Amino acid sequence: MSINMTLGQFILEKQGDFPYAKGELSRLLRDIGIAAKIVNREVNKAGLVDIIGEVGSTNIQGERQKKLDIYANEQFISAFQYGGECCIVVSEENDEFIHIESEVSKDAKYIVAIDPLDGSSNIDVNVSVGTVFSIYRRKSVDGKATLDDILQKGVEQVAAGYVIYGSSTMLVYTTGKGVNGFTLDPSIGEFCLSHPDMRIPKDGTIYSINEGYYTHFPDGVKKYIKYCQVEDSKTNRPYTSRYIGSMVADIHRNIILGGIFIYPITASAPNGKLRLVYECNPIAFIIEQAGGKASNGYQRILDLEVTELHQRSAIFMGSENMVNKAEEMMACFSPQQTKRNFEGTMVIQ
Ligand code: AHM
Ligand code: MG
Repeated sequence: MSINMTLGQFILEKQGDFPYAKGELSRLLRDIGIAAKIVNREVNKAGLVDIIGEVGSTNIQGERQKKLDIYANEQFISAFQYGGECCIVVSEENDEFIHIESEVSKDAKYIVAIDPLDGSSNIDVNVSVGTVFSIYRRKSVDGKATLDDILQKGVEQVAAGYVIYGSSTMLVYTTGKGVNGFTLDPSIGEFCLSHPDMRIPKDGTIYSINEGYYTHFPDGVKKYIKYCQVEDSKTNRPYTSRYIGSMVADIHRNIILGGIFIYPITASAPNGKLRLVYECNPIAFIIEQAGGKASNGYQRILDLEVTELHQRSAIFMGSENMVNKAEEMMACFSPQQTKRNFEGTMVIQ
């Protein structure tokens, strides 16, 4: 049986794409791959909670059981600490950014933004969850990196990716030269190249949005949903509605099959729910690199100004033609003016 190229081999081979690369980014990606395998092991055991103990209880080895998202956060941070290629981590799990201080990371020039376990409420019901990561080069050249180093637009990302812990576990990433997917082969404990050069279809027939909040959506989104549901044989409508509630899983499916994922502003999330730095930007980078489009309904996600670590944004992303259509509806029925009114003081009829 032939073995596919492993993630480690692939990363090394691709280092040649960057003539001045010294291997730091390659090592950082490798560290993410290692932490992902450890997280995968624990996610797979999640159903055994009655055997190994509830969160907060003490297990048979006398260790306190941790929530998996906290556990995942610790695994990634310690992988960065040991690896030494990252100076700052921004994580959904931490209010403030974290300086990675270790002997080996003194001159580290990369910044990682991460959502260690996105959709973690799905774990209890055995539904796929994910990790989302984004890598930037720090702007300052010496001294301790600061908030200014972090607040970069998505377009500045040097790499981004996600891990999906699903029926199989995959790591998908880009360094700005296309998107490649690796499936974890549990028999050898390696991510193996299974989805080279992933491309999202220009058109799709899947729309993914939490329709339960329909009443609270802007008119442009309501109109787009109605458009998806109208019968039209030329455009294969009505489309199919698929919403897992785990962004990585919804996006992964839509990249492969073609579709649109929308999380707009709502009454309870007047600026959107998803976080720009470690959820929207990395996925937007992947989507664009796969040939798709990512927007906040009006503007490219990767061009949005970043002013806060945990800033939120509305997001419309996926197959280019579908996102274009949704943007058209937003421009027509929820023009920029309306959107501004929504911010902060959104009034629901
Ligand atoms: P989380 O970071 O608290 O896990 O929330 C992010 C998740 C996404 O994975 C998913 O797309 C979305 O929240 C689902 O939200 P909702 O339940 O409001 O539809
Ligand atoms: Mg999240």
